[in-house]
Amino acid sequence: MTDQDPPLVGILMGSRNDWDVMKAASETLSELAIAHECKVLSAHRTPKELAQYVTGAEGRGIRVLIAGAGGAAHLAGSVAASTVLPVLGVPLASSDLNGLDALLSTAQMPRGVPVGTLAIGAAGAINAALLAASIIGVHDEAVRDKIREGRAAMARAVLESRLD
Ligand code: RP5
Repeated sequence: MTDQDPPLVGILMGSRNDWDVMKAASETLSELAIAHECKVLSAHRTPKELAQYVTGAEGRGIRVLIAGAGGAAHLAGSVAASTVLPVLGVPLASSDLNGLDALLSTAQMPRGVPVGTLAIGAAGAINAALLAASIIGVHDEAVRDKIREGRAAMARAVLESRLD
């Protein structure tokens, strides 16, 4: 992957304040050598710019969109409303409800416009990136091999655990 490679994954977040968690998705994609881009766009603060970005994404070669947001999180649903690309939602714990509000508003999409919803927070951000990689890996054996290597490394770490 070089900086010149066209991005295959778009990582969106509703606020700059979401970056501390959402950068885990970016780091995971970088480890898998999957070109991606990261942007702050808000469903309620920048709705026109969000729709413009999402409607142009497929034509620019983006294959999966990841959307992280907190509170009454509309971002992933708004993204899904404007594209048929797969949309993966990451609920963030940025409100007094610690992400439960974002989890429900991201997961409970009415039928017809799906959002694949991951766990709250960093685990969800990492898993969104891994799931995006699996989606891209359907047509890319090299990506599938990298995912397998990551799983093998996790297994080794468990088996080599020391309790002293
Ligand atoms: C959402 O509102 C963002 O995704 C963020 O998690 C939350 C709070 O945003 P800020 O007020 O911190 O910018 O739109």
